[in-house]
Amino acid sequence: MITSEALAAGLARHGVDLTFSQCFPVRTQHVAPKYGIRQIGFRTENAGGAMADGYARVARRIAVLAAQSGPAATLLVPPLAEAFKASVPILAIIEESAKAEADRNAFQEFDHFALYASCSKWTRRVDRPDRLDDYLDMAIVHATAGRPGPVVLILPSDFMGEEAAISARRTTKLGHYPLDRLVPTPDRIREAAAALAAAQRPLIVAGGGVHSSDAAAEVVRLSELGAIPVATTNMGKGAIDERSPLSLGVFGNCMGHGSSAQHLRSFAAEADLVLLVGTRTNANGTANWTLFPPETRFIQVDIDSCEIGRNYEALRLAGDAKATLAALLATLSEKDFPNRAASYERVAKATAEAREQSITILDEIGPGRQGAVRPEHLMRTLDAILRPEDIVCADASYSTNWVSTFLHARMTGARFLEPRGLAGLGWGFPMAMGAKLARPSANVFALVGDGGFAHCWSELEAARRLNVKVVAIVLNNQILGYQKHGEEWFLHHHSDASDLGPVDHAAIARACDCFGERVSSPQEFAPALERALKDKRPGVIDVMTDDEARPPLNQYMFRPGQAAVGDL
Ligand SMILES: Cc1ncc(C[n+]2csc(CCOP(=O)(O)OP(=O)(O)O)c2C)c(N)n1
Ligand SMILES: [Mg+2]
Repeated sequence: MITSEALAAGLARHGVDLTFSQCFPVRTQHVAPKYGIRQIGFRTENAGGAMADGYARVARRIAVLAAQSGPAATLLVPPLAEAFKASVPILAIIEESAKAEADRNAFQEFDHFALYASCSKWTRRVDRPDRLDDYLDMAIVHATAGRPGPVVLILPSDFMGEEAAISARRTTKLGHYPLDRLVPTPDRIREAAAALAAAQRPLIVAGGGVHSSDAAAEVVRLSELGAIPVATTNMGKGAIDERSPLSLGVFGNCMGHGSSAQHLRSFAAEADLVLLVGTRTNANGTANWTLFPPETRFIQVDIDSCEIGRNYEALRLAGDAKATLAALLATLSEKDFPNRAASYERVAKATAEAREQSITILDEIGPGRQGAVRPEHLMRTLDAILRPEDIVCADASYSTNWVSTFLHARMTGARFLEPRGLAGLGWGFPMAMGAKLARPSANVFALVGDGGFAHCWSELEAARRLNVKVVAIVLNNQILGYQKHGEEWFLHHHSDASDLGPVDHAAIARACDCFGERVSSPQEFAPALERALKDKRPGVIDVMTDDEARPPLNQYMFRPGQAAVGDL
């Protein structure tokens, strides 16, 4: 057996049943179907990387992404950078020029080590056929162990034709994560449990690490045990059913006018102890580090011990979120929380009132008018048909904020995917394709701006060809909204580039033999959504939205000039 086939056999051993690839590594793809591995042939490597990302987030399995050397390899940088920052395990395989031609300016030869230095946890070139299995296992372990992330294996084209020696020693399946569920020492757990029980106004903040660890059930059990309110970050959205009386919604950069979180901010300001679970405490998740007063104490659970204490000094619980919370739960019981009933009542009353206030504001905003549909109306309509297991993927820009603020998780562990690693435009649609491949039973939606969708609308052809049924809702405001509004807000001026020309996205969809409809007035949206879902093909609903609509970002709560331009 040659190394190309040994690679397919090795991937199959790890449970890999699809790869995101446009033909590469060539001879591996030729034999992959024999090993039960389907090739997801994207149109661009950028988008293929975003598909891999969405797949890995939902499946909690490693995603395998492959590309040719040089120009194709360079297009993997943006998705790997997103995965690096968002802690998503992706194995990127680069088939590069022959080792016999190394450093001779071979066709498309490039320094891939330097290329991936900033966005890969681990990069190796393999050139000994007897070590292929060793390197494959090492690569997968580096991607899935500890804080998950992308890794790169570089395989020279002549190496791919060499005779391989398959290692009989290697039989383990490593393609899922978390790979190891590490826990802090018992004394740390006892110390944290005692602090939680003694706190007068504790708060849990659940980040994306809760989903990576499959720890949502444990978050909810702890919350219910102590009547502790739960706020999530954007990436942690869905850690708790957002209809629960103990759910505060998404805290961070979008707690302005219209959000229910706006009225619940005091739970952060007044908390005497905050349990941070799987969150980077980044700018978006902490409203630029303004949520908590200096005297707040923290306990921080994170698989990456270097994250603990980055922005807030904390009692350190370095470990897997699920296993660590389970250890805390094993130490605590209801009677450890003397104020439980009173706390529950206080939180439930506040969350019920905040939700009512948000609805009142949404009613005031209304559905919009002909040619200027309000995104809030679209969110309410979509929210009404979402089933608990359905998935919504948001593009960067306002789409992320509309999803975080106005859609509601309907189960513990519900998924809303947002490219919050780097917040790059274009990810929403291909990420949704990856999510659908990971969870075929779900209805999967992509909410995208017209600017962002243009980065990846070529993947409509791939979605149709590969029969990946997702529905894209395009917020067609004909502007780079966040950019233009931000410039106007802070600088009272905008540059020409943020006014876009008219584009008929429904026609683009139909040109790819997908479902495509234009919606111009609010009442057209619900029936169009119904038709899009009924149609067996992937679909696009191109909605002409109000170019004045802004999500409730914190920055719009300040008067212009008060916030820094850096907040853009
Ligand atoms: C790849 C990339 N390029 C540029 C940006 C900067 N940026 C952030 S939001 C935005 C405007 C996006 O417009 P659109 O997708 O139409 O969404 P809208 O805000 O109008 O809803 C831009 C250009 C980015 N985040 N990512
Ligand atoms: Mg736009």
